[in-house]
Amino acid sequence: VPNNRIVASSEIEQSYIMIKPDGVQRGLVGEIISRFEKKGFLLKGLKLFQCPKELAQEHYKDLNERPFFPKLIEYITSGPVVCMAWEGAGVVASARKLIGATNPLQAEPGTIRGDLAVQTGRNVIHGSDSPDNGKREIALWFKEGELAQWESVQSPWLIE
Ligand code: IDP
Ligand code: MG
Repeated sequence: VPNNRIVASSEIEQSYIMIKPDGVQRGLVGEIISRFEKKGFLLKGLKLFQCPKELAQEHYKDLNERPFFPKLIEYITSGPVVCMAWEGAGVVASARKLIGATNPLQAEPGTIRGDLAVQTGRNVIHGSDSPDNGKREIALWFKEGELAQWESVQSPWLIE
């Protein structure tokens, strides 16, 4: 498999990336997907989805004691989100860098939040914070059979 010639399969990770309702409403879907495509990661899953309240609560369960939790759940369920699974060696940490800091005013220019948002409560995108959470979140948001098994023709031009 070209993608695995040098990069060991044990290094291949998946990150759950989600464009939040504000990103969809503001017409940023193409721009955001484009940044991950151009970087060179592999898109394994993609859907537009209206998130039920229970799923939002499960996804953000670690934050359920924070004062902003009810508003966070309201925000994430306020309109459709774009759910994505992106694959590649180092994709989890790299995606966090592409996304930028949680508070968009502190996010570096050039990052998605740094370029496209102004407030933590409307920060347009989610990205898994560890490979384990990448697995957990993809299993939570995608059903069996929703991820595609494919190799990009670009892979020999991305990985030596
Ligand atoms: P992350 O999305 O950068 O990983 P987390 O600390 O995991 O940031 O928080 C998850 C999400 O919860 C944030 O992206 C943001 O939408 C929301 N959030 C976090 N802190 C606040 C806050 O202080 N006010 C409002 N929303 C917040
Ligand atoms: Mg987080």
